[in-house]
Amino acid sequence: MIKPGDAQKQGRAYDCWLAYRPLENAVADQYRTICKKVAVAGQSAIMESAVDELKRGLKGILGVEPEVLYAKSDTRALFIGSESGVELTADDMHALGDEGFILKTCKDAILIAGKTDRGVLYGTFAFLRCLQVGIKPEDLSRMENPAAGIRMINHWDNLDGSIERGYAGNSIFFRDNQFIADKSRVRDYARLLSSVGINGISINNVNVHARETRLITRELLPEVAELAGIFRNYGISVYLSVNYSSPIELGGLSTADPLDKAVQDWWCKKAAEIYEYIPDLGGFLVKADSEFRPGPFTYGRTHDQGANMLAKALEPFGGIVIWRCFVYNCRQDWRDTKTDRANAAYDHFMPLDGKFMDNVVLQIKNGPMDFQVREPVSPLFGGLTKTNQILELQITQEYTGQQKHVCFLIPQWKEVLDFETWSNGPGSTVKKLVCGKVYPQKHCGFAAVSNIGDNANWTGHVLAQANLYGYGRLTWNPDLSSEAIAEEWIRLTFSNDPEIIGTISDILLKSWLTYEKYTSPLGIGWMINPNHHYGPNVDGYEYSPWGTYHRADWRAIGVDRTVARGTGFAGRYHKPNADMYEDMDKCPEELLLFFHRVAYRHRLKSGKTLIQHIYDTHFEGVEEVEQFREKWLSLEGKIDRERFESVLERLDIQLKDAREWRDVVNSYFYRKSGIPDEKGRTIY
Ligand code: GCV
Repeated sequence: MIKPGDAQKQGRAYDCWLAYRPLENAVADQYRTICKKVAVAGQSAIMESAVDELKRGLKGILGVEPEVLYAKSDTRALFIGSESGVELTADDMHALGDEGFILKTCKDAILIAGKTDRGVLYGTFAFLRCLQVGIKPEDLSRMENPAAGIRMINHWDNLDGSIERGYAGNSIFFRDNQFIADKSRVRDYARLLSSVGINGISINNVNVHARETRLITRELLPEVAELAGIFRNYGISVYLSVNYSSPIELGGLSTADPLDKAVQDWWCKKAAEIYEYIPDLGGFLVKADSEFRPGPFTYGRTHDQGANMLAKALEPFGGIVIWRCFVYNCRQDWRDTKTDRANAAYDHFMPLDGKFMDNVVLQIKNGPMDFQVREPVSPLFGGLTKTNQILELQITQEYTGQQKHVCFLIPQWKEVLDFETWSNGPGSTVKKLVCGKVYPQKHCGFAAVSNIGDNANWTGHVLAQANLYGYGRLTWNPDLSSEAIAEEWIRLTFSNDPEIIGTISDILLKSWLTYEKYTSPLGIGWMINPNHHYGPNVDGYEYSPWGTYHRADWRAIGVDRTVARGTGFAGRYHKPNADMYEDMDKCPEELLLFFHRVAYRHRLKSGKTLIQHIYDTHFEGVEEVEQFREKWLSLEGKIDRERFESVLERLDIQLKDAREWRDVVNSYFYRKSGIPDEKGRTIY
C-alpha cells in the first residue's frame, strides 16, 4: 500500500548525495573482500544510525550485506573486516575531539572510530563518501575534527506548513497547524544533515506567530519531543525560535520586560517545563526588536538585558540563547540620507560587547544588509572580541534566484570566510573568528537558513542541493575549496564520470558571478520586486521605508558610506579595511556602489565607464546562462532523464528571467542617464 508522502519520495533526486550508486571497478572489488563483517563497539541509538547507514551504503555501492556483530567494549568504533589489524592508539584518542573521527586501514580491515558515538556516525558518512568516489582502502586513513561546535540549520517553517522564503514546497515538519504524522521524511532529512556534520536545527520560523508561540506549551511539546528524538539519533539537537512576548501571550502577564521579576520567573518555570520533554534541547533562537518582532526595546531595555534574562532561565539545563543581530529600523524615511541600515547591527551590538552571559551567542548575518548577491562582510566580525558569535548564511535563495536560477553559493561564502578583518593582526579571518581561533569563545560556529521543503527533490532546483551539501561541509571544514566541494557533491550525487563532473562543476562554479552580472551591479543590491523579492524592479524598494536604496539619478548611482562625506559605515572596519573602503580608488570594484556614489561616466579599472560596465555585464550574464543551458544539454542521455529534464526546465526559466533582468536594468539606466551603449545593442 502506498502511504501518503511516498509518491514524493520516488525518484532519483530524493536521495541527494546519499544515493549509494553501485561502484564497478577494481577498488570496489578490494572493498568487497574486506566488507563482509562489521563488529560494533558501543551501543546507542546514534551507533545504530551509523550501523544502518553503513549497511545501506555497502549494499548500494558494493552489493554487500555484511554480518553485524556487537562487541563489548568501551571504545566507540566500527571494525570492518578482520578484527585484528587496525588499532586505536592513545595518540589517536588524544588527537580526537568530541565529535571527531578517525579512519584507519590495513590490508583486510577498516576502523571507523570516534571519542563519542557522534564521531563514529560522522566517520561512517565520511567512509561512505570515500567509497562512493572510489578512494582506495590504502588511501582512506584520516583524522578529522569539526572546525566549530555549532553547525546549525535554521528553518523558517510555520505551523500552517508554509515556509517564509521557502522555494521548494511546504514544510516537512508541519501542515494545517499540526505536526505531520509521517516522520519518515524527517528521518531522511536528519540523515542528510548529519552526513555533512550538521549538529543543530531550529525547526520554526524566527518570526514566531501566534500558533508557533505555543510550541513551548504542554499542548505541543510532546510533538516537539518526537521530532527531537528523530534528530537526536543523528546527533542533531533541536532548538526552538521563541516569541519574546511569550510571558504576555502565554503567561497572561502584562509585560515581557526582562528586568521584571515575574517575567524572569515565568521564563525559568517555562524552561523547566520544556526540558522535562526535551532534556537535550539546544536552546532558543531569538529575533527581537526586528521587523515588528517584540523585544527588550519595547521596555526601554538593551539586548544584553533581554538575552541574559533568557540565558539565566536556560542555564541550569545547559541550553543556550542564540540572539540575532539583524536589528534595524525598517520604518526609515527614504529622504533621510544620514540613517544607514548598514550601520544598524554594528551600532546596536558593539557597545554591548562583553556584556552577554556565557550561554548567549550572537548570530550575525554575513553582510550588514540582508543576504544580497554581493555585500561586504559585517564589521561585527572582528569588531566583537568578547562575545560568542556565529555566522548566519542564507542557503535558501531569497535574493539569489529563488531556486529557479542556478546559483552555487559556496564561492560567495568562501569569500566571507576568508575575509581578513585585521581585528587581532593578520590571520583574523572570519572563519577563524567564528571558530573561536582568534578570541576564545564558549560557543561559536555557523547557522544557515535552510533551502529545503517537501518537494520531491528537497530543494526545488536539483543543483541547489549542492548549496545545502556545501554549507555542511564548510561548517565542518571551512578550508575546503569551492572546487573540491563541487566535485565531491557531483561525484556523490551524479557520477564519477569526468565529463559529467567537468560540465556540472563548470556551471556551478560560474553561477554566482553569472547571477550577479545580470542582476544588481557592483554591490548595490536589491532592485527587486517588493515582498516576494523575485524578478527585477530597479526602484522596487527605492522610496520605501526599508532602508535599501541605490539613489540613482540621471548622473550617478550608489550610496556614499564614507566617513568623510557619507554615512560613515566604512569607518566601522579595522584599518586597513576602513581605509580601503573609504577610498574610491582602493575600494574593491565589486563593492564600489555599496560604498560610493559614482558617476555613470566614471572610468573603472577595466577602462570602461560605469554605465558601459552595467550594460556589458548584463549582456554577458544572459550569454552565460545560454552557455549553461548548452552545457547542460550536452549531458542528455548521460544522466537520468528525471533530473536532466528537471534542471533543464529550471534553466529555461532562468534564461527567460535573466533576459528580463538584463532588459529592465539596462533600459532603466539608459533612460536615466541618456548614455547609449557603445556597442549599439538593443536597449529599450
Ligand atoms: C524571517 C529578511 C527576509 C525575512 C526574514 C528576515 C530575517 O528580511 O525577507 O523574510 O524573516 O530577513 O532574517 O529575519
